[in-house]
Amino acid sequence: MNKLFFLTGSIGLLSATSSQFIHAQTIEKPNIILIYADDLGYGDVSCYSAGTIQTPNIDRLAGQGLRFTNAHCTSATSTPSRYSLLTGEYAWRKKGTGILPGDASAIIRPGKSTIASMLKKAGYTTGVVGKWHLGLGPEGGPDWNGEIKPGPMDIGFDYNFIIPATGDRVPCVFIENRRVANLDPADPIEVNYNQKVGNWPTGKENPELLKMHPSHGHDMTIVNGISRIGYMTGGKSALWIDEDIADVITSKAVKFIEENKEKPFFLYFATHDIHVPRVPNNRFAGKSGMGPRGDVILEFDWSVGEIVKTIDSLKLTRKTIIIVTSDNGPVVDDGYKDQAVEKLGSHKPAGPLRGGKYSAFDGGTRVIFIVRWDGRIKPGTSDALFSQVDIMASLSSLAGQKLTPDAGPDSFNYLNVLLGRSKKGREWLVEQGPGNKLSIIRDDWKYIEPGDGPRIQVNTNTETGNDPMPQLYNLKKDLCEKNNVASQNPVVVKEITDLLKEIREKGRTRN
Ligand code: NG6
Ligand code: CA
Repeated sequence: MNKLFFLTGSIGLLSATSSQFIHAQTIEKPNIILIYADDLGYGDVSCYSAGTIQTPNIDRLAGQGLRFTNAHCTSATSTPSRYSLLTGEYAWRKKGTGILPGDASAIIRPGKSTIASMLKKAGYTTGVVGKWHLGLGPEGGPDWNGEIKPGPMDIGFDYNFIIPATGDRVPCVFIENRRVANLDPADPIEVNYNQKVGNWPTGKENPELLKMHPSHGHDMTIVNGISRIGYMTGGKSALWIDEDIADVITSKAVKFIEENKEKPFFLYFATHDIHVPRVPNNRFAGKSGMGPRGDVILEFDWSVGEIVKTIDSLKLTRKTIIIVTSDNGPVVDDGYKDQAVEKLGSHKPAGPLRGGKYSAFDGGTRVIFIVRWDGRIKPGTSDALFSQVDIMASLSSLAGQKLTPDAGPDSFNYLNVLLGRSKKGREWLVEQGPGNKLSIIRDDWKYIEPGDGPRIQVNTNTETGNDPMPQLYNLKKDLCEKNNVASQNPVVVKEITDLLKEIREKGRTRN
C-alpha cells in the first residue's frame, strides 16, 4: 500500500509564498535515514576538500547522490540546531534552547510537531539512535532510575536508543526507550550539575587518574578515565565505554533498519562522533595520523559505511533516501588535551570558510550535506541555498503528509531542491551564531548583526564573528568573510535588517 503522490515541478520559488505545480506520479514511500554528525566541519571529509583525511564511505555516497555546497544548519551549536531540525522552527524563537546540561528537562514538549510525529502520521515507523541533547523528563529533569518521560517517544519516535546529552556530559549512560539501559536498580544513578554527589573522583581532585586531561572545563566526575561536565555517581553497570560508543550505536541503528525493513521507516541516526571526548575504537586509533580528532572522523566514516552497507545488502537502495549532514561546524580544541591542535598540520576543518563551531561566520553553520536516493536523485552537486530547517516540510511533501498550520513554522517545502530537480534554493535563511546573535544569508550577501562579546573565544581559539558594527559580506566574491562592505552598501543593509526584523517579529515565516 505504500504509495503516495509524488510532487515534482517548481517548488518554493519564493520562500515565503511558494507556489507549487504538482504533477502527480505514484511512487513508493521511501525509507528515510538522516545521519547527523556532531561538530563535523565543511572541510573534514575528502569529497568537500582535498585535505589530509580520507573518508571513502562518505565520498562514495556523495558520488552516488547529490552533494550540496551551500547547505546550512541553523545554529553554530548542537541543541538549537537539533531543535530546529526536528521541529522546523528556529530555536532562537524559544527560550532555553541553548547548549543544554545533561540533566535538563525536555525542551520539545509533547504536542509539538516534529519530523518524527509527522512521519509517524504518514505511516512510518520512527526511531532515533545516538545523541539527543534536547533534554528529557518533566520540569526539574528526568528520573534516571525510573521512567524517563517525556522523551523522544512522546514527540513521535517509536523507538529510541540515546545518549541523553553529549559524550562529555554526565550521566554517561544510554537510554533505551524510557529507561537507562543496563541499570542495576540496587545501584541507582545520581546526577548533579552544581555540586559533587557521591565519592567518585573528579578530574580536578585526582588528575593522576585521567587517561585524557581537560584543557578547559571538563574537570568534574571521572568516568572511564575521562573527567566530564557535571557530577554523577551510581549506575556502574550502565556506564558506557567511550571506545565502544560508535560500535554500540551503529549496531543499534543497523538493527532498527533490519527490524523495520518491510515497511517505511524513518531513522534519525545522530552520532557522537566527532564531538569531544574524542576516543576512537582501537580499530581507528592512530590511523589518521592526526590524533584522536582525525581518528574519530575515520570512525564516523565507518559508521556511515555500515548504514549504507546495510541498506544496500537488504536491497533497499532504491527504496531509501539517505541524508548525511552535521549539527554545526568544526572546533579543534573543545576542552580536552587530545593533540587535535598539535597534529592538525595543514588540514583545514572548515575548508575555505572562516570561523567554526560557536561562530557567526559561515564555518559555524555551512555544513556538509549529501543526499542519495538511487534511481530518483541524479548524482552531482548542487549550489542551491538550503537550510536544515526545511527538512521537515520537504519530507512532509515526500511522505504525502500535509503539515498542520502550527507545525514547522519556519520550514518550507524544498523537496525539489533536495532531490536535485531544482537549483533554485532559498532566497534567504537565518543562522544563529554565538548566543542569540543572528545572521542572514540573502542571495550572495551575508549579514551579521552587531554584537558585543569577544572576537575570539579564547579557550577554543574560535573567531566568533562578534563585532560592535554591522557586518556585510559578499559570499560570492568573498567566501571567507574577510572584507566587510556594510558601509558601502547601506541599501542592502537596510533591506536585510528590515527582513530580519520582520522574521523576528512575525514569530514564524511559513504562512
Ligand atoms: C561547551 C563545552 C564543549 C562542548 C559544547 C557543546 C566546556 C568548556 N565546553 O560548553 O566541550 O561540550 O559545550 O557542544 O564545557 S555541542 O556540539 O553539543 O553544542
Ligand atoms: Ca555539535
